[in-house]
Amino acid sequence: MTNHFGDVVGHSKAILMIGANSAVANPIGFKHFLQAKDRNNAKLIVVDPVYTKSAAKADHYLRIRTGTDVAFIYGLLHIIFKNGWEDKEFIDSRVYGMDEIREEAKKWTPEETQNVTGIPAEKIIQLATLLAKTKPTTVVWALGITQHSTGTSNTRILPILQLVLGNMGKKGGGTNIIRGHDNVQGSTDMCCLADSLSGYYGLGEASWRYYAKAWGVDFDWLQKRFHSPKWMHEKGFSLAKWWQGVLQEEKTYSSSPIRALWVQGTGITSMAQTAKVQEALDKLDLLVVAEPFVNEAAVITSKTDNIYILPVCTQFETEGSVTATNRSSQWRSKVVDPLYESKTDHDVMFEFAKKFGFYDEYVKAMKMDIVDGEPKVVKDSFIWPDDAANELARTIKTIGLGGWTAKRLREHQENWHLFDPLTLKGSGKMKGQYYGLPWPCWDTKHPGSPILYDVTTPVSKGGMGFRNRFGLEHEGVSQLPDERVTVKGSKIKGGYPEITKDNIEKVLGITLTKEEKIKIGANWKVDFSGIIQEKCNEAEVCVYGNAKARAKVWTFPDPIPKHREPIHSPRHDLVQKYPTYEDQKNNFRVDVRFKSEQTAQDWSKEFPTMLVTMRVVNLSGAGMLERTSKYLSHITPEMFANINPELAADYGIRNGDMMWLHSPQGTKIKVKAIYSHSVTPDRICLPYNFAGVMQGVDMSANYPEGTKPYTIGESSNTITNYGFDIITQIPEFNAGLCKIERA
Ligand SMILES: Nc1nc2c(c(=O)[nH]1)N[C@H]1C(S)=C(S)[C@@H](COP(=O)(O)OP(=O)(O)OC[C@H]3O[C@@H](n4cnc5c(=O)[nH]c(N)nc54)[C@H](O)[C@@H]3O)O[C@H]1N2
Ligand SMILES: Nc1nc2c(c(=O)[nH]1)N[C@H]1C(S)=C(S)[C@@H](COP(=O)(O)OP(=O)(O)OC[C@H]3O[C@@H](n4cnc5c(=O)[nH]c(N)nc54)[C@H](O)[C@@H]3O)O[C@H]1N2
Ligand SMILES: [Mo]
Repeated sequence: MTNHFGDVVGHSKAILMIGANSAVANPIGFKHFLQAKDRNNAKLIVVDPVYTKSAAKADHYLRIRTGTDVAFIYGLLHIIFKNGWEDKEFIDSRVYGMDEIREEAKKWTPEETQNVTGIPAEKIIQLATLLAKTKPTTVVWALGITQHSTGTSNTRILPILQLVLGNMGKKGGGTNIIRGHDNVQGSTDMCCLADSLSGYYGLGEASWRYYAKAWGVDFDWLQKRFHSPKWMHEKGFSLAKWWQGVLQEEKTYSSSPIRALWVQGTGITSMAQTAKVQEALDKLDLLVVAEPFVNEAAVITSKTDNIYILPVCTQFETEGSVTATNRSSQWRSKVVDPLYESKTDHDVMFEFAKKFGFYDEYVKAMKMDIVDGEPKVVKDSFIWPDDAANELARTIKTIGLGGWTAKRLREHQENWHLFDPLTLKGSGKMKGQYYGLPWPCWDTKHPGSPILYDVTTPVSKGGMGFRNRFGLEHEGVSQLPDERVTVKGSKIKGGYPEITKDNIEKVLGITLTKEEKIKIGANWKVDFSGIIQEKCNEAEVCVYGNAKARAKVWTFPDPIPKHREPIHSPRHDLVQKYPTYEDQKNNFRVDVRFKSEQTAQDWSKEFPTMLVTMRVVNLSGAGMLERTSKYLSHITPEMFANINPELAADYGIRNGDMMWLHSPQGTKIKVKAIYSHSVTPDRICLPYNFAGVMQGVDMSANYPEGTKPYTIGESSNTITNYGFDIITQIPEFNAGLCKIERA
């Protein structure tokens, strides 16, 4: 989120909610949107292929065909540009590459947009008018946007809309992406990712050397942990396609097949291609599951030996910080000690490190601090979790965790009552700080940054320009803004580059002492000495620079977002005009099919019904947690699909009948048909929170005695279609096709 929930309540005049169903998935978050309606008469606009519970509360509901959001936003931009409703000053002063967006938008007349998205032209015109006249608008999204082969383009076109409207860096505006689990933001920040180190440091040698220093270990020692040096710099397999590393049925870019799998904190059926996942589990030499429940990884396989289930305690039995969707940290206290023989997640990891002989190196950084500008061991033992939090504060500079010391985070938790929920501002002893110190929180004096890219606020109070990440110019055009974009109170008028050892004297107009020159790091991201931060503070300058936002990403397959039909498109007639990407080589160590899959046949002939997946309020994720609760299970006693009675009638299916759903990859699931008018007759909608039945086969016998949940069922991911985002490799959960058969 660039802003936060309270800010929406306080300031938004319109909320464009696209590809999210917060009424179900984030009921507390959604309450804020309802409050904005009450307080500000904010208009709620919901854009979704399904008439959801959120749509039921909307002022405007637009039913979109899945996978066509880029086209839809261009349709809005077409009208905005045509009428001159764009924020010209904002674009001119703060954005790079908008001309190409403007050109692309010309193609998306209301008629063409209607043809592609299924949204009536007059509704598109009505919404464009509303957005142009209603400021500020915030844009809110979640999985309906990200889980597509074009997910990356989707997530780029929405900020571009906000840049065009001049809604960025403003109260009540911004792009507020609602993260999923309570600590999803934290887990990506901490690197539960296969393509970066913690804090999004890259996999290049400089990053590894920085971390080696921060952890007090030799770079060579780190390198020796890898099969050969080159693997240190290669992306790993992604969660979406690890199974291909086991099966190796298609080419992979790995030194050897995967033979062991360690599952800690992810439900195995939450990823697409569950039938492949099952095959891969069967083929493993070793499977370890470390979590509070019997993860269905251990159940959907017919493997009978070398499966270990380690009992991990819940988050109520441990302590530490988590990061909320708005970048605020929150300290959590332990409620009870770990029950029975269960261990905390970190204790399991510590035991692991001991067994594999790297425990000392693993925990060393928690005993370190900065002495004379260098990380040094300063004590013999560490205190969990405080020293872990302090290590992160000391090391992760890229997103500005410098101010997140355990002491400060604890203080925020202990003084909740002193923070205002609408502005996050503290009072009394917390005066001058924002709740949870939303990152970037540059150092231990910084208050946190509640609204990103706000140049009307000094850096020391949470303001900043856009980040300078992509060089100083592109094709001869400067990436830095002129004096119109001066961050309030800054010594430097207009834009400036990110601060490095080489440019600091020139940019800040200062002279470093000899001693400072010896101590200072190569750039702000790796400067243990803190000198760059300190000098920037004095000049009210943001260490990461003050640049233009770029609408054009010249390193991506689509430098500007383009509409591309889903891989399994219900509109084969549009595939030629809006084809998907070329097949991709070696992304996260595997080849990925795009065009070859899309054009293999006219999928819509054999698989005429669109398939959307959704959440239900009483179940979460792969569902193991809640399906073991008697009362929560009672609400959804079995796996089902929402189907329009008209579509059901075509197949002679009555409300409550069982039906088979078949996918293009030849898999099938058997589910109960529940009549619903929330879906039109061209699509069906499935919850994704069931597991334990695979293609009609009940796996009940595989649950260890006494652990079978109250409800089990087919996983929708057995039939969600093949397809992955071109950059992130997130599966295409939300734009697929299926065939219905009465069971
Ligand atoms: N078809 C379809 N598939 C989807 C989605 C969709 O919309 N449609 N959504 C996707 C999204 S956004 C997500 S985030 C994923 C979610 O999918 P998962 O990440 O698989 O989500 P959960 O089922 O919540 O998995 C968490 C697992 O961790 C266990 N657990 C809980 N607490 C702890 C703990 O403290 N320690 C440990 N070690 N384990 C714990 C739980 O018992 C559970 O088995 O699913 C994805 N899959
Ligand atoms: N009860 C409950 N709450 C949860 C979870 C849970 O499993 N259960 N999971 C948590 C997690 S991990 C996450 S990430 C969040 C997810 O939160 P949400 O994304 O809000 O949850 P979904 O129900 O997946 O909603 C996605 C919506 O996008 C729509 N959609 C699908 N395809 C498209 C498309 O192409 N374009 C558009 N515009 N819309 C589309 C779907 O119809 C659906 O209504 O929820 C979190 N909260
Ligand atoms: Mo999620």
